[in-house]
Amino acid sequence: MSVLTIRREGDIAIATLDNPPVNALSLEVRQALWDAVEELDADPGVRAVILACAGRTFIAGADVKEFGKPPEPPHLPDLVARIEASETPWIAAIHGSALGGGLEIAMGCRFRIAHESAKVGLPEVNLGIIPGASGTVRTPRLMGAKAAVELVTSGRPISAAKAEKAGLVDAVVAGDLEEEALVFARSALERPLPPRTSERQVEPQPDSFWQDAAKTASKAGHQAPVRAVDCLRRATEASFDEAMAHERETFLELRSAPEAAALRHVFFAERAAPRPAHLKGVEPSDIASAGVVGGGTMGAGIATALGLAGLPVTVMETSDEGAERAKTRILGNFDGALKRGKIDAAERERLGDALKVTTDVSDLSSCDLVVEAVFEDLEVKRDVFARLAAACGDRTILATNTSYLDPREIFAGLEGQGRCIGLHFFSPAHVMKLVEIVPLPGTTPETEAAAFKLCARLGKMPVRAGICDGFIGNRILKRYRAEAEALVEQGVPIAEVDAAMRGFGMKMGPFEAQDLGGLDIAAAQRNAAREAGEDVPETLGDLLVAAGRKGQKSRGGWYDYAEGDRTPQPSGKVSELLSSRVRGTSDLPREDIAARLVDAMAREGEAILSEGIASRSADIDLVEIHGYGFPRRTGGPMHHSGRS
Ligand code: T1G
Repeated sequence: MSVLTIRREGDIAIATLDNPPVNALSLEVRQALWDAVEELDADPGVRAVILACAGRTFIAGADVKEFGKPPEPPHLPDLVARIEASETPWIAAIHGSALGGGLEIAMGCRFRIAHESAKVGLPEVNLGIIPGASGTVRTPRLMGAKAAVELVTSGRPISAAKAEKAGLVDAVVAGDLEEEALVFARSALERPLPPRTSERQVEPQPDSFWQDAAKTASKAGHQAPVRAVDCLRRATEASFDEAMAHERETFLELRSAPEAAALRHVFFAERAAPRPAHLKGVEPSDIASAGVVGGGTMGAGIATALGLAGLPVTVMETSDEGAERAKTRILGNFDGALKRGKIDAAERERLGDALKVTTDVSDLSSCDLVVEAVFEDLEVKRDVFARLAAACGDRTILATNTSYLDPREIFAGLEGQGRCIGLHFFSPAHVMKLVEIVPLPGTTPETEAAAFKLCARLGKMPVRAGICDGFIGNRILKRYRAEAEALVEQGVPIAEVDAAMRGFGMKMGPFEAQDLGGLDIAAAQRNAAREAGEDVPETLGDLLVAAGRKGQKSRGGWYDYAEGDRTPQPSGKVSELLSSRVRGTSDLPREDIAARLVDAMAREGEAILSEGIASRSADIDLVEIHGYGFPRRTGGPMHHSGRS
């Protein structure tokens, strides 16, 4: 069956593209569109062509799967130009999303009409590239330089209404898109045709405008947005053809660069992780209400995330004062969401009214899911679940948010193991995207599927993890920190290690990050392991904690901190404390420091993979990117070190 069918409504042709799942512009689609333009141009009975799409969306862009291969004709820029050059006006009828090459095709059409629910955008920068088929050249001609810079450099799609206001689409319609497109076409044919997009004038901008745009674009931390600004500037200052040539050259250069390969890897990883193959066809247990036990920072964050996703939430604490404190924290988080424009005032009010706090476990009895987020102590957690199991029905999913304890021990002896699972959120839980889903040996597929479905509802990135000390993320973190300490022992200054990792693209280096989070929690875990008879060597961090240096909260950790100042200052005291362990000095270049740390993470990742703790190396990359601030443009530690 062809990917393009053409039917007639009088003198108007409707060309419908059908290339599931998202009508991507594969070679076959480009060829079919080219042939259609030729055929319809040659047909004197056709006065206008409506380009529509079957399925969930208009064209979502170039086919990302073809990106590793050499481009084959008809090339997309030529196809867009061919549609535009057609004597018969083409009308793009957009539903779902017109993204990347999809929007470029639409901009080649003489008119664009969109369903009110549609979105349009140029997400190429998210893939480490720029629009490659006139996106940077035609957008400023339709919506002006300012709006075009925002659209192209952010990669964020805009609503149909916003696109209409900006001049990017000509009409927004409700109801049946094809019928509306026919009405639009008939009325458009009664008036003189507007100029083709390439024939439109664009107003040049002053130098300062472009400098500001480049500065803002550079904040993304990778080169594509900055290069896009350069192309947009060219589009407003040079001829159309010159600007097109410059865009194409930039596009091809970026497309074959390692950054684009890394971002493509992340793109596919992010689409695969939420849908593990072993859960295909499994009907998830329903989650329509939730409870959280423990209203500290973590529990409050989880409750906030559940609330923002529209689930009624009840939070349980041990005392009335604790419950009130939890409520204040969660309401504060909702206020933050309001301030950042994530919710409106009415929604904020509704969330505040819907939030329940309690000290009575029976108030959780009717919840479909209860997440435990209490102190990391096995007995405390076991007690919580014993009480929950007694209070809740046997269909309530019981989840632990433990970071380091073994979920099998937490749930040991409990009736109904099938509904028990680990859901490891990252702090702050209403902000961080990662959730490690940790099934137990007895967890049913329905429970596991429910956890994945819940993550989709919360807008989280779920990654399945097996049971081991620290699961995927914290196990790698431990290895990373150990390697960072090994470098210090070798004589590399603490500040050099941090600077090296910042230079690599992390927001913070390993030592300053520990100072922010506190050194004492990990030290306490090591002590507990030692008390349990494990052979845990003394770390440099242990030496600091023993000297009362717990991080920023004690105004000293790996660094010193002046009163009221979070700027890390290298510490003579720390040098003294660690002097017996530091052997000599080292002037290892920063690139080598970063390479050694990333390699240590990737080697731990390899062990995790070989033990089956992670199902795919790409999952490990997602954990690092979404849970630990590993730079996305590198593709994650596994991809970066050639292990995926
Ligand atoms: N190419 C190939 N496959 C794609 C694809 C694409 N562009 N977009 C999505 N898929 C697959 C995806 O892997 C998944 O596959 C399925 O479609 C459903 O996706 C020259 C350079 C359109 C909003 O970046 O934003 O145009 O797992 O789970 O939530 O300038 O997909 O089912 O096998 O995300 O309904 C620019 C990216 C390309 C669009 C739909 N375009 N896609 O969301 O489904 S560059 C993009 C999306 C470009 C030109 C250039 C979303 C969506 P599978 P999904 P969804």
